[in-house]
Amino acid sequence: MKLPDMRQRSKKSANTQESRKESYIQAPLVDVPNKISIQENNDNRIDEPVVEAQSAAEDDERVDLEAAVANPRVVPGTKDVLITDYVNKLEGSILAQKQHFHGATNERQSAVVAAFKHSWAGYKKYAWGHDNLKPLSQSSHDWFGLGLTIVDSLDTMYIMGLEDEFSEAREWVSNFLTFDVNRDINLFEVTIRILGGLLSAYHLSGDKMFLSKSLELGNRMLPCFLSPSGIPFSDVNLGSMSAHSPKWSPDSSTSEVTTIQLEFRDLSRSTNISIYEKASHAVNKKVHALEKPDGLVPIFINANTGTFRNYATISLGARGDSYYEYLLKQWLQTGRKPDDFLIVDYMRAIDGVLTKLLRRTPKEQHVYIGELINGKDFKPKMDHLTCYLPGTLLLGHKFGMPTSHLLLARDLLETCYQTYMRQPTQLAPEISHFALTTNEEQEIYVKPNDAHNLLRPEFVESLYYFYAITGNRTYQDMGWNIFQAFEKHTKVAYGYTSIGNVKHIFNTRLRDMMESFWLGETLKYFYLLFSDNRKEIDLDKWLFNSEAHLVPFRNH
Ligand code: DMJ
Repeated sequence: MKLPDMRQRSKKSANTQESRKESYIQAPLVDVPNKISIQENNDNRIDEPVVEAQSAAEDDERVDLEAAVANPRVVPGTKDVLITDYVNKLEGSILAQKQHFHGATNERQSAVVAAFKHSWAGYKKYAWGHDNLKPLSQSSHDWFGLGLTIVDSLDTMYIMGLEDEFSEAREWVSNFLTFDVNRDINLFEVTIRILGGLLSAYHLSGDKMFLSKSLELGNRMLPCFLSPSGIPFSDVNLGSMSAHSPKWSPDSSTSEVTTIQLEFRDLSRSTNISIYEKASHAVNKKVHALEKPDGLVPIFINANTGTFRNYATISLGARGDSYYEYLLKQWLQTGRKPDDFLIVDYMRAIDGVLTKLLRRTPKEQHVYIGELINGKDFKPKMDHLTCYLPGTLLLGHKFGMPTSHLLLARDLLETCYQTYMRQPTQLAPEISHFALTTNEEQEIYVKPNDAHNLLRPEFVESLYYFYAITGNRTYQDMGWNIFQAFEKHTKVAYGYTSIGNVKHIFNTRLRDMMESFWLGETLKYFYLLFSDNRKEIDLDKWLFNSEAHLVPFRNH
């Protein structure tokens, strides 16, 4: 596969743009099979079991869930088998194999490691054991009270070969990470960051302590699934083990309830305890059964009724994004079965993106993904969050998705790059807006309230996939430009900070917050992007979850 040099493509001739447009139209849209053969051991197969059988199974699952939440320190389905005893007795092929990494091998990777160490030093000095570092005020912030930055950083340190830092973090997790915290946490955030971080640390290091911690956390999050519909409540108190909708709304976010399955399935398959996979896969089934015009989902769903909110926005940005990501990644995780409803839903959804959400700016023909406000009114705005999509599309294409996905991936990657390069800071804003008519002065512009940059990873993530899959080093150069912009505008004495304004190099408005995903995701993807070995992580064996934590492919 040969991709063009993106740096030279900002103002291509109308001819080229026309032929690109053509290629979308000519590319085959998804061919959804009418009759699909059933394979054994495929719980995601399209021809669902009959409804009565399903509800009987649901009743049983609910009883199991209720029993499981009675004591989070014991193994579900047992009265008194302690998690640590159970995990210590696990043996054989189910166990993780220790992985080996050699550390930085070139200057760019060394610069990323230095950025990581600088961030870590500030966090250690002023925020150790707290969720986030506030690097300007030299203080800390707690969101969940779970030492978020430590857990989110574990596998990054492991991959970078930072053995001492990994060991001190491991000791903190072993001795001080406790989930008996009387505080509401968000199911999605804690799943992708903490559960994902612990599982990834387990898979890379082979250290069973991380698996025991994962199991207790998994148990404490199970109350979320005891909603009337099985669509999980968004929030749970890990101490009292009671779950509920967010305080501000009766609804959960669609992307949140559909971005927990990789981790819960991995927990089940790493332990042979099926309850986590069952509860989270039930959510897949429910969402699959709902009507989704053009395969696209409204961004809110009600945990009591199990239905989408009427007239909710459709977006591949906030609250919608990773629904699409996890359709593909779950299919990859479970052995790429052809009759899996998850991949059929993914292909339908990308067709829906192509036909309903994709637009080009009128003069320069930048491709972007807009939103449907109230589910119908097109709005030409794209969150930076959507810049994960080029990477995910390319990953899908590597595993057989159609050419239309590849073409969209390439064009969208370029637009995302422009959202960085057009700013004086060369850092992207949180949200970009696009011209609809030729009368508008700028083709890509930023509104004052959207001009912040939170050190987010999505575009670097996509660059990583493009480099890892194609081997084209152009993507490394693009990433290096952005890394240098982060160095210049977000590095402070005791870490790196979010900024309030990417539009002015002398007025960036430092925000005093170092998000955990800076260490967990952004720096990890930079490090892997700059690797001399593009297969440092083998994408035929490993998946990155939505927070860049690694889970292995599972065929059983
Ligand atoms: C991360 O927590 C994850 O990447 C999530 O999927 C989206 N938001 C942040 C990073 O931007």
